[in-house]
Amino acid sequence: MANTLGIIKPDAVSRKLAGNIIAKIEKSGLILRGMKVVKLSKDDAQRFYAVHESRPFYKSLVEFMTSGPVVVMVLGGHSSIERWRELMGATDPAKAKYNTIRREYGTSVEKNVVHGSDGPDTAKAEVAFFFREDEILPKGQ
Ligand code: FUP
Repeated sequence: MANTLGIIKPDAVSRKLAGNIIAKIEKSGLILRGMKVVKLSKDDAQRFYAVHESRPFYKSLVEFMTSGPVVVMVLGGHSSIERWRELMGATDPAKAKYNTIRREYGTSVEKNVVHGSDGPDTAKAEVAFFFREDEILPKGQ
């Protein structure tokens, strides 16, 4: 019953899609255990995506992720990591399955609307990147 981190990226927030995306999360049965609106600093975005530091898209990705506010969410429930990845769809919206968030709203590999942790270790680290323990609803509530 591990939690995972979800981000509604700047492209989605600026297009006023946050409500639609949260509605899909609620309908899917994933549980919202924490949520806030933040604007990432350059340092935040660089640290959050440090694993991609040497990739050609890193600089552009950091610029994009700092271009406007994002919604960060702690998502819980059974198999939350896998279920949130499934609901998001593949990284490239053009390759994502129908009825996924990226397929429906994504416009490019970079502007792909949402982020989700890719495994238990990253989920733990990414949730802790944005949320203190006392900002996360405990399990069972
Ligand atoms: P994902 O786990 O699906 O978010 O995908 P990755 O961890 O591979 O990539 C993280 C982010 O880097 C993507 F959401 C968008 C960006 N990216 C690009 O901009 N170009 C690429 O070729 C690959 C990833």
